[in-house]
Amino acid sequence: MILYDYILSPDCYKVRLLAALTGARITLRPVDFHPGGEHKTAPFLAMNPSGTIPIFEDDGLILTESSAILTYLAAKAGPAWLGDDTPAMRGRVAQWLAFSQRLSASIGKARVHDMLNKPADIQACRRAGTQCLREIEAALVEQRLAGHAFLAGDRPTIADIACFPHSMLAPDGGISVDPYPSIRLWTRSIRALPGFIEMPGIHRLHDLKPEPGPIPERV
Ligand SMILES: N[C@@H](CCC(=O)N[C@@H](CS)C(=O)NCC(=O)O)C(=O)O
Repeated sequence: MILYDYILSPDCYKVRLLAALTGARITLRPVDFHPGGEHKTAPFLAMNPSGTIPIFEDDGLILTESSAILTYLAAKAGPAWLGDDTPAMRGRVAQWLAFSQRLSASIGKARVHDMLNKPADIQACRRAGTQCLREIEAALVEQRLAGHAFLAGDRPTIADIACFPHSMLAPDGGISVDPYPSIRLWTRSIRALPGFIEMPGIHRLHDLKPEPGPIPERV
C-alpha cells in the first residue's frame, strides 16, 4: 500500500495516523507539494484530476479523497474503526466523514493561506472554520452527556481520525482552539490511543493550557 504523502498535510496525516493505529504497513512516497507543486504535474493529475493529496495505491487500485482512503484502510486493516456496531453509529461515522470536508475547506484553506501564502478569502475561511469547531464542541458535549468520549460512539472510529487533524491545526490558520474544552478532552483521548503518532505542528501547547474558567484565588 502506497501513500503519496506530504508531511505537513493534515489530510495525509489522517491516513498515516490510521495506519499507525491499526498496525497497517504503508509505504510513504513523499510528494514535493511545496514549493514544487508536484501534485499538479501530469503523472499526479492522471491519478487524481482534482489535483489534491492524499492519493493511495493498493494492488492496482488508486483511491483519492481522505475519507474514502480511511474507509478502505479501515476495512482492510482494522474493521472496528469503521464503526459498524449499529446502524446509528454507522450513520454518524458517515456524517462526520462528510463534515470533515468542511474542515478541509475552511481550516485547511486558512492554514495554507497563512503558512504557504496561497490566495483565499481568509476572513470567510476563519468564520467557517470557527463555525465547524463550534459544531464539533456541541456534538462532543452531547456525546459526553451520553457517556461517550468520541464523535460517533463510545470508542474511536474513522470519524475521529477524519476530524482530529484540522481541528488541532486550526491555530496555524489563525483560528483559536482555546474556547473548546470538550474538543480538548476529545483530543486527549485520541492522543492516548495505543500507536498514536504525531504530525509536525500538532499543537501540544493546547493540551497544556489550564482549563478555561476563572483562576482560583490563592489562600
Ligand atoms: N477532499 C480532499 C481534500 C484534500 C486536500 O485539499 N488536500 C490538500 C493538502 S492537505 C491539497 O492537496 N491541496 C491542493 C493545493 O493546495 O494545491 C480530501 O479529503 O482528500
